[in-house]
Amino acid sequence: MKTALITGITGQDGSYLTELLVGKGYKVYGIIRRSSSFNTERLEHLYQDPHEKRKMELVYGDLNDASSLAEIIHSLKPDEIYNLGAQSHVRVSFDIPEYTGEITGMGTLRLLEAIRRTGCKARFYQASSSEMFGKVAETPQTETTPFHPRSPYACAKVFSHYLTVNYRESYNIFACNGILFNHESPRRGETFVTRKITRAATRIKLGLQDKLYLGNLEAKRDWGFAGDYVEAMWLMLQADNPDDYVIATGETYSVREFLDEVFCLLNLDWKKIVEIDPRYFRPAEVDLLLGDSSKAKRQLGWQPKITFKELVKMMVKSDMELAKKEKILKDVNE
Ligand code: NAP
Ligand code: F7E
Repeated sequence: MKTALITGITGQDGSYLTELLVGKGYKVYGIIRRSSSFNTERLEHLYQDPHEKRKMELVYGDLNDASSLAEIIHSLKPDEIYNLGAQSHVRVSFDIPEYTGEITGMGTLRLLEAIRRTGCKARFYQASSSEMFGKVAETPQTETTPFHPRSPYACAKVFSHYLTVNYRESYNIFACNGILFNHESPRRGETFVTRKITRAATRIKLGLQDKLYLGNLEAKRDWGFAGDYVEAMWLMLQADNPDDYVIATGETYSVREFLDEVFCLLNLDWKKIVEIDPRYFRPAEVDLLLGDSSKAKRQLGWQPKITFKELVKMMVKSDMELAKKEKILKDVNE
């Protein structure tokens, strides 16, 4: 049985990747950090299933704690390691730049060093990001587009990206960067713009909320479905040679267009509901991202399955279910 170790298993991608790997017969180990409240909500369906339980185990560790990473890698000797752990919020990275650098940047170094020092033969996946293209040098962006990061988060990801390339070239580690463009799902964190919108719009539809405060509506993103993107991560580690790949849909939409799509589905006019709050502006913005994933298609046979419209529908449907449950609870308590 193949074994995989995932950092960031409690996040959006961690939960989809765990489902994928367990489905393929892997034993999955996930690193979780100590939290004062539960942070395993996205994994509960896997953990509680008596059949799946043995296929996933959680161990305490932290990307800030090199000794925990070395100990985990030494004792588990996984076949594959997926580094998805990060302080992943771009806006927040301007408020906590040093912490973001520690986890999103230095965390990768600690992990790669743990692999090197323990002599672990694991194949390594690094969660690189389209944010590294930042103030884009060309459109669409490919594996050869120069980086111009626009936030502490993006700078930390560039550091991790080049470390991954360097450990591959220096120590012959099978290490790959997946340069993933934005990918969303019903499990997306609620402070990222897509989920913030679908969550608010469905609550507004049921009278649970009045207003939605947003920042820059003109930014354009290449939004895909997280479930499709974790498959690309796995495919990279099954290839004959380690390499770096752009993973994207090849379509771009503005935040404004995302709003149109969501509110149209709910028969609501967002212009009467949305207000601009400068708190959500960023000191430096990434205006336009559009990826070209032809290399992944050619070499890995990967392509996205879910379209933009299907993604929006999926998120609205799921958040409507959540809002309905909330409404029932509210009505009972009134
Ligand atoms: P996410 O939902 O924010 O999940 C981040 C994960 O990192 C969580 O499991 C979190 O644990 C964990 N983490 C945070 N600090 C940690 C620490 N000090 N030690 C160990 N783990 C820590 O992110 P995501 O959307 O799934 O993205 C997965 C990865 O891909 C991230 O590295 C992100 O930067 C990158 N990425 C994401 C996208 C996207 O569009 N989603 C695109 C490109 C790249 P807690 O639950 O305890 O907070
Ligand atoms: O913002 C604008 C905002 O926070 C998208 C992370 O997963 O993808 C994500 O980073 C756009 C930006 O994602 C609000 O200014 C407007 O232009 O959903 P987001 P992101 O910054 O693109 C990349 C690929 C990653 O790697 C990251 O880890 O939407 N926007 N109003 C807003 N954004 C937020 N969050 N909240 C607003 O109210």
